[in-house]
Amino acid sequence: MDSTPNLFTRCPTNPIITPDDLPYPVNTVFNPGAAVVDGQTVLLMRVEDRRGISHLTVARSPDGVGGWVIDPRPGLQSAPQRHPEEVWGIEDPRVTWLPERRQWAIAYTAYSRRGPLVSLAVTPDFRTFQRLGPAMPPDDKDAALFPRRFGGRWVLIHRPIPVRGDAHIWISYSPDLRHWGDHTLLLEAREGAWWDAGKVGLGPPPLETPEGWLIMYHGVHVTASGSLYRLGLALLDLDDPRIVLHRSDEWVFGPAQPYERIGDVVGVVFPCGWVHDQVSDELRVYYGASDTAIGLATAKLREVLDYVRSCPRPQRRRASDRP
Ligand code: BMA
Repeated sequence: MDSTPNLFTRCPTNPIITPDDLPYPVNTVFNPGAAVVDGQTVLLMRVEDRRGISHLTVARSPDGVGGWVIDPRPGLQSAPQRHPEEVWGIEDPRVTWLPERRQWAIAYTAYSRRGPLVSLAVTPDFRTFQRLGPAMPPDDKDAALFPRRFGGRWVLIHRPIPVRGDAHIWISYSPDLRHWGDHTLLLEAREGAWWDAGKVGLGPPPLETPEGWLIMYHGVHVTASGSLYRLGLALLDLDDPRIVLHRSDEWVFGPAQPYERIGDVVGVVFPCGWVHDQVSDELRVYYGASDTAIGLATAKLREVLDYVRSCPRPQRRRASDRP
C-alpha cells in the first residue's frame, strides 16, 4: 500500500494507455520515457511484441493526459544485424534534452546475449533516431543522462549488477558520450527487511530544481509471491551530483490499484519519464503498471521537494563499503 498517499495522485483515467490502444497487435505497453516537444507531451513507450521482443513507439498528446495519438509503427526497434547487442530487443528508455546538442538523448536497455546493457541514441524530434552505441557492458540498466556537462564531462546514472553483493545505483563520467570512467557508487540498496533492499534503480532522468537534482528510484522487495517494485525519492547536490543530500526512508508510491497488481508482472510500478509544468508546478510521472499498461501520477513539485528535504541525510558509507 502507499505509505505517503497524499504526495502523488493517480490520474482518474488510469491506465492512460493499454495494449488495446496500439494501432497494431502487441502484447504489452509500459515503462515510457517522456518529453515535451513543441507543446505536446511525447511518450517513448516500451512495447513488447507477441514474440516477447520489445521496441520503442511514440505517442503524442496535447495535454499529457488524454487524446493520445500513437504512431502506426515502431520509432526505434532493435537492429540485431548492425547492433548484435540488441538481439532480444530494446527496453525502458529515459529521455533527456541536451541543450548543448539541441537533441534529445535516449538511454535505453539493449538486451544482448550476454545480458542487458546500457545503450545511447539521440533524436531531434522523435521521428528520426541515431544510435551512439553501448555505453556500459552487461549487466547494466536503468540509466539516464544529466542534461548538461559537469566540469566539461557528461554524467550518466546507471545500475550495474555486480557478481558479488547487491545492485546499487552508480554515476559515471564521459568527455564525449562514448568513453566512460570515474565510476562512483551513488545510492545503495538497503539491507534486510527494507522496501528497497537488494536492488535499486533510477526511474526518470534527474530533474533540476533550485534545491538540487530530484531523483525518483525504484526499490525491489522480494516476497514469497514475487518482487514488489515501489518508488522512493532522493535529492542530489546541484554542483556535484555524487553527493546525496536527502533520501526518503519510506516509499512514496507503490502498486495498489488492480492494474498495478494484475498483469504480466504483478506488483510493479516502474516510471521512466516525468514532465514538470512550470506554470502549474505539476509534476507528471509516467509509469509502467504491472509491465502491461501505462499509468500517470501527479504531484506538485513544491510539495515533493518539501517532502524530500524533510527526509534524512544518508549516513556516511562505511569505508569498507566503497567500491
Ligand atoms: C526490471 C526491468 C523493467 C521491468 C521490471 C519489472 O528489471 O526489466 O523493465 O518493468 O523489471 O518486471
